[in-house]
Amino acid sequence: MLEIAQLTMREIRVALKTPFRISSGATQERRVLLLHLTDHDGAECWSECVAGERPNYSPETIDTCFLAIGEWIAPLVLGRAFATPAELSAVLDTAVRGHYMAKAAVEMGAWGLLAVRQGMSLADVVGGQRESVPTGISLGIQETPEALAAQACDARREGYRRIKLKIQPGADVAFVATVREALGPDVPLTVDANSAYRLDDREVLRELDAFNLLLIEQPLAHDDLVRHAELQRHLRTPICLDESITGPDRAADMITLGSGKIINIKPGRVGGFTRAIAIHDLAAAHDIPVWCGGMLETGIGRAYNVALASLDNFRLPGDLSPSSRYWARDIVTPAWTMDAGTVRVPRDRPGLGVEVDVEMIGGLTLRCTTLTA
Ligand code: OSB
Ligand code: MG
Repeated sequence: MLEIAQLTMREIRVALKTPFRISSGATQERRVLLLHLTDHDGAECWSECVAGERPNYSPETIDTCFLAIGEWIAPLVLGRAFATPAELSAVLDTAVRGHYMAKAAVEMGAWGLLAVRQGMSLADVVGGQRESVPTGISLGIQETPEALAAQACDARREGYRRIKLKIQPGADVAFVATVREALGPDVPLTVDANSAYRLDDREVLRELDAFNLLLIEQPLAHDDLVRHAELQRHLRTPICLDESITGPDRAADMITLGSGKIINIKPGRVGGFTRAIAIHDLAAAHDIPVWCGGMLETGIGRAYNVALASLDNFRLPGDLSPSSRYWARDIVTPAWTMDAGTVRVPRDRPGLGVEVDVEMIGGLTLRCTTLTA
């Protein structure tokens, strides 16, 4: 039984070590919405909302999530007993349209609380079997192909199992060619356009077929499936959808339409673990590989992604870089690390598997609202 008695929304500001540029904009300072949940017996857990500051990846932002959780989502769950997080997820889906990032923050927090209550690791609670997860890096758009190639070579030396390049029109074929040349033919390489192309760009995208890419991520519009299906028929490289997959139904549509052959699952994008696991299971049944994406999370969000990625159909390396890639100091201890290109799943600790640095979070807080039943 699960009953959330109190929910605190806390916005913190943290600076990335280096700015991160995708086709729709750059991020240097992150505003992050953290949730602190307390259940009716006093058990506590933290969770993280993946929404960004601007609606350039998803229609949701940290401000829409603050509003949605405070006005609609928290009142639906506070003081109400749920048999499982899946039941909580279903209630949210029935009552609230969209707002998946806001719902995910609360739903994942419920899974976290369950793990704490049961004295189990989050990975055990979701049923993941892996001891460690192969790690890939996502490299932002750079000024020159040479600068990008230098970063890719550094990443390879650090042990990353897969390298992903952000691309956009004008920073695509030449950049990928230079990186492929620098890395050699065998290093697993992918690209992510974050919706920067139109179907009319299909000839440019077809040029990328020459570089033995594992996949091309989200080339077309954030909510598109039909044009991706058309594009996939013109490409040898598998399309992987990220933004377009907001839940299990969209994943089923992707499979039916042939809009892609691989799915990037971010539990924080799709409404939480219940829906993420449903996508994972559906994909497995159709022999569609999935992998766990990232949203420049702090160590709290990372704990959830690592636990989920311990499920067995997460067959490709995840965007699960260690804390030191993003932050001078993470808000959890120990910080997340990478060992031989993998992140260890902390099955030996209950709950998130890391300690949350509450004092540090206090010092980073911009606003804080506590909601009770
Ligand atoms: O499309 O995967 C994406 C970061 C912000 C918004 C969208 C994306 C990303 C990343 C970052 O690729 C991956 C990471 O967290 O390291
Ligand atoms: Mg992506």
